Amino acid sequence: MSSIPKRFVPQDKIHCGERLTLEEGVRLYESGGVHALGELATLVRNRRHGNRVYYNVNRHINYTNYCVLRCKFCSFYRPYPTSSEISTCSPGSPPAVTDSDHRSGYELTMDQIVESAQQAYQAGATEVHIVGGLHPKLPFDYYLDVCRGIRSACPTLHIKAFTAVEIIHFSRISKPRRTIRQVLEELRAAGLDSLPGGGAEIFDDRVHDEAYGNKVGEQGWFEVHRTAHEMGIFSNATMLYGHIETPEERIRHLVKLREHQDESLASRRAHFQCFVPLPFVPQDSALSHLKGPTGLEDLKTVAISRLMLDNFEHIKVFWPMLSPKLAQVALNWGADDFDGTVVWYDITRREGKGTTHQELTVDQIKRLITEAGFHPVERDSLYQPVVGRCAI
Ligand code: V47
Repeated sequence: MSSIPKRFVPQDKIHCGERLTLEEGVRLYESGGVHALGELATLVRNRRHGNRVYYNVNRHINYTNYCVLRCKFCSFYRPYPTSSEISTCSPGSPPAVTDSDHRSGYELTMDQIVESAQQAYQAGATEVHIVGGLHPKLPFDYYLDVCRGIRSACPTLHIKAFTAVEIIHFSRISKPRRTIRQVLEELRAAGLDSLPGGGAEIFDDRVHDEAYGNKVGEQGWFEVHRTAHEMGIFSNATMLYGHIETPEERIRHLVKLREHQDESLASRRAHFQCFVPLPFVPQDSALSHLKGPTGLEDLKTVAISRLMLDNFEHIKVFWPMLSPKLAQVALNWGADDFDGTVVWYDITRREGKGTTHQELTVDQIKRLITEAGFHPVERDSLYQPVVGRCAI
């Protein structure tokens, strides 16, 4: 096996399954040995998963891009129209405003969301992943109705919905004002099953203040996930990397997630199921002058995540952001989960101003996984194998 010089990381620790320190994580980034990192991360992933790579049949639904925040890394949000702009919309239709690059603001009605979930369900999806901007006008009841509507139309479809940032927004807009626990309780009663991992970005005050200053910070993000885990609601965790953060800030982020996971595993009813490293896509954002991470930086980040997060069962690669081809390669850099069929994805579009239709069929996913040398396993949202599926 090619090796990383001893001064960068004690390989013996990885072979023995010992936890790496913050300093060792930072040195892994400095090592430059991308192939050796891949081999070490593969050793760790194979110990847990053998030659299995998981995927799911899912559909993403982004219900609105109107958002009260103005995060610099985000190209998805649109400002809510002013009252004079709204008056030009046809009665009964959601306000739509087209900006200078001709991407419209939109909000989906409850019926549109339920219809999309139903189509997915009928096509064999086991999960919907629902997130959106922080809409200034929609009431908390809208989100409850979305969950109730899907649950009644699709009784066994897993509803993975709302980032920690949205949950805090719901708590603030609810009347009378609900606590985070109350928001989660009501959403769960309406049908919510688990939380996605978005909105974490980088847990660091400097990066937060510079790139997403008005957004909920790490304290709020962890409070939501802690409460969810106490209540028995599973969730995921992400890191948005490759913008203004340093390698050390990335490793600190991973260590904070690892510490939270230790606590959840020891004393709470649920925990993080997977970690998803999200490569920054600069196009059309206020940080579009940045170049974003290269492919090698992506592979290193996947591998280092696998090596640092010794208490996370799964490392997921999200192919709409990485590209399907690099996501495939990343399976040999420590990833064991390919996410899913996705179908529609509005938050980033890798191919410039391309379409929001971003879909891989099950056959395409299986081919990518098999060709990388692994055995594809369809999973449900709680990582149980889906058995008895007819070909879709
Ligand atoms: O919260 C926004 C990030 C997240 C950009 O939990 C960007 O299974 C890159 O969280 N470039 C949404 N990233 C996606 C997300 C996710 C995706 C797949 C699976 C799971 C899961 C979660 O995307 C946002 C934000 O952190 N993001 N803009 C951008 N320009």
